[in-house]
Amino acid sequence: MSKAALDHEKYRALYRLGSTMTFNTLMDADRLADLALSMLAEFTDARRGHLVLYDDEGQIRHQFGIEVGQEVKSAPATDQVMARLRVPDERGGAVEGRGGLSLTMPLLCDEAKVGALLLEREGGDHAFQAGDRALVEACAAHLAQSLRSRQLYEAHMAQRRRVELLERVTRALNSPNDLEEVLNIVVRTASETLSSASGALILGDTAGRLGVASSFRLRDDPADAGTRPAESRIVRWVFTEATPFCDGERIITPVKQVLRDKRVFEERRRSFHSSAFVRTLGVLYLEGPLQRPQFTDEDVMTLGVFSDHVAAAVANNSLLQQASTDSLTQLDSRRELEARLDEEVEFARRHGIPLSVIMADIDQFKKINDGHGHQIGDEVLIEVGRILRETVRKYDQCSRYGGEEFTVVLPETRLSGAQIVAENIRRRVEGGLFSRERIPVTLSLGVAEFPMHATTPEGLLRRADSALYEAKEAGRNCTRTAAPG
Ligand code: GH3
Ligand code: MG
Ligand code: MG
Repeated sequence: MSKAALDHEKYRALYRLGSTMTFNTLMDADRLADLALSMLAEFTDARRGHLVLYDDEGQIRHQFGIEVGQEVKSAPATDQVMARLRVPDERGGAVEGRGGLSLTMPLLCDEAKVGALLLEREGGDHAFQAGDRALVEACAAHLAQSLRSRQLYEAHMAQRRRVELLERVTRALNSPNDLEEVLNIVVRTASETLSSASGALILGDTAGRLGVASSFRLRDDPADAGTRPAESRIVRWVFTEATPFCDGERIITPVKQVLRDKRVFEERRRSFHSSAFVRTLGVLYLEGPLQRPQFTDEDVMTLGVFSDHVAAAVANNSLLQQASTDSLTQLDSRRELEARLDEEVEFARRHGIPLSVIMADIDQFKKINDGHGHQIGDEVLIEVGRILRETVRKYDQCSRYGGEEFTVVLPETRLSGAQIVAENIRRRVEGGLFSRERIPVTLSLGVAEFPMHATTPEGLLRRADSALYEAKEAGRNCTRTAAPG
């Protein structure tokens, strides 16, 4: 073939390659690299070709090599190859090495170096010529553009897949399925989205014991997938610290329920700021990344989104809500009070700060019921509950302790402060007329402080209750504080 005919062939091939690469985003990086390197090696008589691709941080995320004339075409990158692939950032064109026997070419896309290409001949071969360089440069421009398109396409598809799966979860959450079914869907979808071999949802009971609520395993495994993670120390750590964990092999994210605002003590500045009151319900656990070496930080974030869905599903579950809210007054239930008080006492103990509890009881409530009927009595309870909530700070907790008795937990509040709050409540109730029958109502209240009066949640409630009894003894419609000690 004449030289002109050969050149013509080369450029036709280059054109074909360019259009194939540019328009076919379905071709993955390996196929693009193979196509480009094979063609370049053929037209420049190179023995080896190599290509690396960088991620946004300049780290190598992909590499591919070919050995011409070998049965197994792919060639691993040796240290020498890697050294030759390193080209100065500012160089746009091909760089020669080894006395003209190697050509290195950066792959540039919008000024950014997205990778590099290396062609090599053996010692004894002719050095690369200017024509070879021109061909490599032209091909590199096409290749960089195609790889970039492919990368964007992959990122887009991954994103789309995640959005679709999240939509599935959201749909499941909004359909009237039972909780167990929703949790199964969430765990399964999280495992699928992040391509993990197995996943589990581990929930804590009120005593803090962890148990698997739902588990999912992609491959059949005779070993029980579920029970192991619940016993793991790292799972316990994530649960107690409410902090995600990832070691590449596993991701564990806390399932946190946001209950309401509360004040948070900041140790460093010894001051408070308002923050969401969060309770850790359990953890979401994935292990065994598939189709890639490790889980990434982005995966941790994605699993965090699933954890939030679990938290929402659990929080919206009517059974749980029934247990935590008093259906008449919409204040927290006694069970919720006990859970919250445990947490608050523990928090106050850890940070050496006070905490107070108020117990309030409607005076002569029996008479209201007897005189106006139970329904009117219920209206009174609702309205008294509303006054409680309106009088305290938003991070204080109001609950219906039972019957016509209420409790308020006041974090970081001394006895003197709690006494003022109790008196505010008492005066507002005293000043109002309740229910559609406009009945006057009064309250008796008892106040106790941690750690002055008691150092346990039960002790604190007992001391506040005794103080309340004293208020009743003293003639009702008044506040009493627990006796010192
Ligand atoms: P004291 O001033 O000593 O507290 O007198 P009291 O009448 O308020 O106390 P007592 O404990 O004798 O009566 C409480 C009453 O509250 C009795 C009970 O029927 C009524 N009660 C408890 N729960 C409810 C409720 O959900 N709705 C209504 N309407 N009444 C309730
Ligand atoms: Mg009572
Ligand atoms: Mg009463």
